[in-house]
Amino acid sequence: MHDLSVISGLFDMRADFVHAHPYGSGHINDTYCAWYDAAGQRIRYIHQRINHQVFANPVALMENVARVTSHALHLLREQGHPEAHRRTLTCIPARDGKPYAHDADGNVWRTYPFIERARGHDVLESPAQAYQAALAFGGFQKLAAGLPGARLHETIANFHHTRKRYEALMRAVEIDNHGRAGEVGEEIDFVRSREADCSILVDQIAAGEIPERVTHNDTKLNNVLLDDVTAEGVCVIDLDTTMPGCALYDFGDMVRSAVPKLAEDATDLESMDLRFDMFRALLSGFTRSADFLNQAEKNHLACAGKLLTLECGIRFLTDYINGDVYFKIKRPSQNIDRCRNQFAAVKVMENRMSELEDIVESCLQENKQLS
Ligand code: ADP
Ligand code: GN1
Ligand code: MG
Repeated sequence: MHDLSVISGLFDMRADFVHAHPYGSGHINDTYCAWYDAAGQRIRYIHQRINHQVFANPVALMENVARVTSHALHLLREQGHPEAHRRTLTCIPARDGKPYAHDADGNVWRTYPFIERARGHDVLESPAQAYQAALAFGGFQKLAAGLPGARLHETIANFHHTRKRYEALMRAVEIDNHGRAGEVGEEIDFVRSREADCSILVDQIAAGEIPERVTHNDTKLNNVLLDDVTAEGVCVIDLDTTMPGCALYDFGDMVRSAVPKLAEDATDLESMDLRFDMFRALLSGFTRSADFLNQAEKNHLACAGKLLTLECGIRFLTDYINGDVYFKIKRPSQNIDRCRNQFAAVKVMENRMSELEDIVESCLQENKQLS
């Protein structure tokens, strides 16, 4: 636990710090919700310590975030949106005007206004929520496509290069510095037998079939805040990996987090199944706002979820073998539980791929008729 009253002092808060507590269920950063007194009114902010083990250059990362959020605010204001400050993250400046601040221990912190009357969901309850979440993430891609200026920094190199994730796993198995590889032989074999899948998207990108776009790259469903009353996707958050990528990374990761019946680390894997109504809703929301997809992208909508779920499982497995150094865990076996869960979802997606393909086909047909 950090001393948040000290962190508060690094920013131009214009309100009095009252207290703070750890917040949310993100796996990477240290997130705190902090209450302030603003002339007698209680308001809250998010203070976040950027995990610099994961993000080697937090300052470059914040340059990306500041550019993307300023662009979003500019567009919302241009449209005269009545809730501009609720529809995008905005950086509260540090005392020196920068969108981040260093603490005495060398950590980099940022502060956002708390988006009220909305929340992120670890598990979605209804297709209406899935539709709204996907509409918001697709809209985010559309907004990012118009971002002026230079290419964004790659905050994590080769983040969704699944082939390189495969190779990183094989290196971890080779080194086996925690002596864990022996107990996860079945999972390692699961990945080995799917080696070819790891190159599908990267090969399409290298061949120029699938274009590079500015994408969010971490579209799990708790990274979009849905309105408490209307379920509308009000704000896309967690912009740390917003950088050059591919549209299918965002669609695939949404499918990974919303379509399997079980939460990401659930262990009752015999009941793993797919929620086809969620898949249909995601597809419909995403293709409505991300209305720029080319044919190669459309052709891979059905399998993107499987590929991103496989990749995420590989990353959990690698981290487990490496001794849990990347993803936060609350219990010793959590990363291997997450891995097994992802692989169970991959298996069901493989078995039911033709049904996913049929849904894609009918949704794309419907879109054509509507346009
Ligand atoms: P991580 O990279 O660790 O996942 P996030 O940026 O996703 O960190 O933040 C963690 C959680 O904090 C989110 O899932 C969300 O619940 C909450 N959160 C983050 N920013 C805000 C905000 N501006 N307003 C309200 N809640 C937020
Ligand atoms: C991490 O930051 P968070 O918790 O939203 C991870 C994603 C994974 C996800 C799995 C920067 O997301 O790539 O898909 O966990 N983020 C980073 O739950 O590695
Ligand atoms: Mg997050």
